[in-house]
Amino acid sequence: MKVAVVGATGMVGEVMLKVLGERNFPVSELLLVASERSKGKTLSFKGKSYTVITLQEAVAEKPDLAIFSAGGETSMEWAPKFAAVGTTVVDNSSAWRMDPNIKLVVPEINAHVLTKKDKIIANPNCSTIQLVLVLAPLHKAYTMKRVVISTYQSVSGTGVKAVQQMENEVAGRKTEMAYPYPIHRNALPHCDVFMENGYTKEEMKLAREPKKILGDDSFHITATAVRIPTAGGHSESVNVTFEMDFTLQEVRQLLNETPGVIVQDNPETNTYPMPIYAHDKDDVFVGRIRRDESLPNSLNMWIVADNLRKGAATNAVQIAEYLVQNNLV
Ligand code: A2P
Ligand code: 11C
Repeated sequence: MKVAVVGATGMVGEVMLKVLGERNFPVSELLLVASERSKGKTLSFKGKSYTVITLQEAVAEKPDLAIFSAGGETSMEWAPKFAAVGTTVVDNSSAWRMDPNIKLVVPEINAHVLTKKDKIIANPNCSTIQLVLVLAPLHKAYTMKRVVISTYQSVSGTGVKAVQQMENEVAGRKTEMAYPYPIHRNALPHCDVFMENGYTKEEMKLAREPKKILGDDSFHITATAVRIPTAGGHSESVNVTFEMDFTLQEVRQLLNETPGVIVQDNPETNTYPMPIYAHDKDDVFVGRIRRDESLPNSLNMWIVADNLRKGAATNAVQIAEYLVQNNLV
């Protein structure tokens, strides 16, 4: 595979290279792509040095596969240009996710929708991926009626500038601001931009993307997204009401059997998922599984994952692996 990584110098790009290497993705030729600012920089992959090139140069190389993580505007403009030269694009931005002609994929759930004709494939938002991976088997078993999510999202989801803001604030240094307020010792009910309906874009991604991935819009879903001063790993408090009743034992068993999900749930030993332990892992961790005693057929859970891994790079590489394994690229 001739593979281009677009946004290779960014936070997700760096993890993307790590994951491609770890999983031994079949790379015969690698193109590392970033903005004009980074042209000529060197990055390494599997101990070999590569020079960063521009988008224009990369398109001319007609790679088989391009994994994009360079922001929505870059994807909107450049993904079609790669597709036009025959490249299959796996795009990690929000640009194409809700386009009715573009598939939105979490491989464990809906990779089967992919065909050879899909030249641009969307990778869902990080907080969506960890959520749907846990919801999918429960929806299948008990049919969801309503989901309420509150997120606790790490600064790494915003990018390098936000990580630097937090580090500078912790060290008491003067800082450039990625957020409108300090993040150290704070919690901002504000992830991504505000929209006309008073929700943030992140909250609307959480409300819309799960329906598309699960191929079902019969359930209600609402979210509040909050940025907290953690370095890596998003956490979510999730409340679900189902049509059918369940037992907690059955729920734990179903989740235990779900590929990519690990149950960490034992109040007696203070066992529950936390971002510091999810860091650098590809799995989604779920715990604090308990009945919502205020309503019939209702459940509370706490879901944590590394937002740069399963939330971004790992999921994108898994899509690429599925394409290769099924001869779709
Ligand atoms: P660059 O490092 O040259 O700015 P992050 O989200 O961590 O800030 O990373 C964003 C990634 O997207 C970086 O690799 C960045 O490259 C890349 N990028 C941003 N804007 C463009 C653009 N207009 N064209 C190509 N790559 C871009
Ligand atoms: C965050 N979810 O943590 C975002 C980061 O739509 O892909 C990724 C933004 C996106 O703020």
